[in-house]
Amino acid sequence: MAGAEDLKLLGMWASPFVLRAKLALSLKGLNYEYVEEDLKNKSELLLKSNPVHNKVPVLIHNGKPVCESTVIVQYIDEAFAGTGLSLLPSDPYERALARFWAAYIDDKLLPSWTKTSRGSTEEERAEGKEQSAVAVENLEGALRECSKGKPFFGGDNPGYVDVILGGLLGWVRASEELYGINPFDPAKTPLLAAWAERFGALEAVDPVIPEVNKLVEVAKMMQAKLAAEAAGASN
Ligand SMILES: N[C@@H](CCC(=O)N[C@@H](CS)C(=O)NCC(=O)O)C(=O)O
Repeated sequence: MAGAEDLKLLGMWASPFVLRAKLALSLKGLNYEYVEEDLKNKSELLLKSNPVHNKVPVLIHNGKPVCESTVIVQYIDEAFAGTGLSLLPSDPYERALARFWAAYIDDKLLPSWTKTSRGSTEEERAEGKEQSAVAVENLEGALRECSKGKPFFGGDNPGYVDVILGGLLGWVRASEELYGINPFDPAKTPLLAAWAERFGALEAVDPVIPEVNKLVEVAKMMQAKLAAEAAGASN
């Protein structure tokens, strides 16, 4: 890693947003100190570093905090431009496209997945499923357009959109077991299904993705807690 840089990541192991920061650091080959946060008892450092949202991830670079996963990934790419892969394309138009699709993942894909899995009524969950299908189909088109037949959104190498979508990979894998849904169904979105395999198998990526059985365990605990709260509220 470059010289005497001091890099610290405040995170929570199951968070897809934290995974984005870990993926960017790993793909750039940067060393950093990882600090696991207890989100029920947040550290002073987290509260001080992200006073607006109090959320992880936070990257602290030489004492200066950077918040929000998409901002962190872009910051890492720019602050360490000379190190490892370039995540954002150098061409301004391609960079704009990459930012557009990253925003689409957060604005459309994630909310539709949340609605599918945690919608409070059957109708809401069905609506979430429909919206997910549209979002995933649009991303299949984005992969076709951005990759131009190459293996990744970033082309020959993984880039910004790969990292933003890649952060969700642990939960994509867990989804089959939890909800019987493969969000990147090879029959419907073959490019995304192959991408998920290819990206997940990279040397810089595979060890960083949380284990599926641990994610499933955590999700089941959360589901049980929500069910108990709902039962308590209706009594
Ligand atoms: N938009 C944020 C979302 C971060 C986020 O939601 N983090 C969650 C963990 S997955 C968190 O810290 N939650 C704690 C809280 O809401 O109090 C990002 O992209 O970084």
